[in-house]
Amino acid sequence: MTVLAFDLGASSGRLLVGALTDGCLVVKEVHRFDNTPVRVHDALHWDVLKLWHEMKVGLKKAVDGGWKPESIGIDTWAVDYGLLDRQGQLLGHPFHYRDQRTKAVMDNAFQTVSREDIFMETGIQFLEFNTLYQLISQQQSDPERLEQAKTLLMMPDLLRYFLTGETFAERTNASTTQCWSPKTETWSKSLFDAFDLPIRLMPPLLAPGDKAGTLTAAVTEETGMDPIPVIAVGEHDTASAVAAVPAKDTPFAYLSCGTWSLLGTEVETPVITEQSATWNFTNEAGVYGSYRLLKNIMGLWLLQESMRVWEREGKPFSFEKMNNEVAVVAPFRSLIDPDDPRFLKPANMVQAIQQYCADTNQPVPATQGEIVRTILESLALAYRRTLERTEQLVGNTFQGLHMVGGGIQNKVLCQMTANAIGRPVWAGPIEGTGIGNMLVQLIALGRIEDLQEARRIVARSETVTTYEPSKEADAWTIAYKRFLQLVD
Ligand code: ADP
Ligand code: LRH
Repeated sequence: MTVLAFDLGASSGRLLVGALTDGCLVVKEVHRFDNTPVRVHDALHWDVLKLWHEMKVGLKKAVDGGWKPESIGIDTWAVDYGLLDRQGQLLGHPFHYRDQRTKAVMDNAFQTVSREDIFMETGIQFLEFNTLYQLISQQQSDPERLEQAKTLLMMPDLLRYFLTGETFAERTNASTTQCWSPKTETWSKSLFDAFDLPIRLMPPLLAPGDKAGTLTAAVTEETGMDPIPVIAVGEHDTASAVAAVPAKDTPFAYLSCGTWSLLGTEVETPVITEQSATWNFTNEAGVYGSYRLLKNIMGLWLLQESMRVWEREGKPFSFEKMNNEVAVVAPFRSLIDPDDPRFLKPANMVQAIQQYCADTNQPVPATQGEIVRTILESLALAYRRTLERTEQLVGNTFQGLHMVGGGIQNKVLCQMTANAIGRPVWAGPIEGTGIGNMLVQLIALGRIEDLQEARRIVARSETVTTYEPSKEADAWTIAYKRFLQLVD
């Protein structure tokens, strides 16, 4: 009994196949591809047709490998969208959330609806690239295309539409738009009306586990795949990642660690309070009616971009070098606030980090090891702050932190995280997102009873590595105080 999962992250995409046998889920990678944004003049786009091409290459490979899956699911990153015209054709190239068109839009929007009212209505954190601000920006700069459009499809909805020909919005991803309300569990009419945005574009909603269509004849002809069903999963990648956390007890704290770091806990109802608003926490819809109370932390984007700079300069840095390069640098030499806005889309990440250190009167990191150590220690300290805030918001104490995602291959970061929080880190699985995607399909197909059983299956099937905190707790506590002075 096998299922397929497309998991597209901001840095790469993959097609995974999962086979459920004897209560274990065996996962294999069928195809992996880069996700490289494309800049045209000042605009930054996703190469959506390239992604679609790679998805079909993946399906062909699955057929050639002899796999006979019973269903497919797709998840991607949040907030970005494409528009379809009346003929169902894509209108233009979807923008990347790091495109500059939303700069200043969010702050201006508060003149129409206050920050407090938007948070009360949506429970969603304020990020300048939320779909709401992208739409307001498009309304101002490109109203013709919005008028011409018949349907707005979020990224996973769009790629699912390419697979099935059907237009639906999936709930977990819809919640990230800041145009969806947990009060009504649908698109927020009051926000669309207040900003004079066309709610007519928004498609009907599906929940994870719903059937979302069947592969089109065009796809089956081109790839050789049978016309199998496509099932809506937690199509926001973070929703799928959280679904796959192999926690034995609830509630638990998680960190989905990839391009972004998403740290928080599951809650039954959104935590929409003055405190969560002040700390800019979010309440994104999770699978099976749960909510994900969490906070975005800039994440390994800081490292990815630094590595891109070094690559460009002909001095590539490899993960294999990480241990040695970092080990020779003195701890806590210079710290940064990973969430400083200057790190969202700098032209040169290395220079941005150096400038931050200079501006805050700290030693300026020069070597690759110094830069990497600054990034990793600062991330670990940011995790501690967000973990403690999560605990205060829900009134729980967590025994440790579950980490999932590609970033857990960074053992230095996992160990530093355990040191920073003074509690164990349980790291695994790497492909948590793809696995969470499959679990929802398997529940929908009646092969797994519920999410609890699904998480037990992950714990049985995947390697989870425990990182115990080191004995240098005092040094980390002193560094944490310095970090708090820097960021608060
Ligand atoms: P996304 O879904 O956002 O594209 P992933 O979950 O695939 O992200 O994780 C990507 C991150 O994983 C990269 O930013 C990189 O820092 C980290 N990573 C990938 N491979 C390794 C490795 N071999 N060693 C250490 N870190 C790694
Ligand atoms: C992680 C993620 C995150 C969003 C960001 C845009 O991949 O989906 O949850 O905030 O991308």
